[in-house]
Amino acid sequence: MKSRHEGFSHKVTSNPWGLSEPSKVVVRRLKDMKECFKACEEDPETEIYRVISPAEEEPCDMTYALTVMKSGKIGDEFFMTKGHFHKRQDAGEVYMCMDGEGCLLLQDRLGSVIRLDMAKDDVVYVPPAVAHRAVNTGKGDFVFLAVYSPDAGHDYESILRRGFAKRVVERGGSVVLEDS
Ligand code: S6P
Ligand code: ZN
Repeated sequence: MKSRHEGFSHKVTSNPWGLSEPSKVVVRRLKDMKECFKACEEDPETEIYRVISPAEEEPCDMTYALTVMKSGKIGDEFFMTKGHFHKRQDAGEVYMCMDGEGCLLLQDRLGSVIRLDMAKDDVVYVPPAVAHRAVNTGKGDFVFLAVYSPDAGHDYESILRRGFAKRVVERGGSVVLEDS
């Protein structure tokens, strides 16, 4: 890995989806996010998603991470990320969908939620000060690259405490956004 002053680059690989080395992988399993799903009967070891990012230890002003989310449901809820606010109130980010189909839930501090659908090649701007959660509503992997400032920080606690006001579920074969 070059120093941040020289820039750095990775290839996004498919089959399997990932980032070329040097990169690091964080796997999130059901047991890591039980409080997110209403039902929890499935195997706690079930992988929901993984986040692959540059193995860069030096501080940078911008970075990226690839999220690879499996297709599936826990009860009637589609696989999703934990979701977070950024600690820095002025830090937004950009998501680029590389494969699959899904949506982003954006919830502001007052609890209003909007749903933005995402499919391959869509680029989405996530504004600052909204909690964001990605949901895989498709039949295959949902893969997206997030570009953000690493010092934005992840605040998981605030949104866990309050919870997302809406959840994405399957009803009669359709994808539905319903009140939590
Ligand atoms: C980082 C960006 C993504 C998420 C990733 C996992 O700001 O939004 O890289 O970290 O999709 O989601 P979560 O909610 O578990 O961090
Ligand atoms: Zn984020």
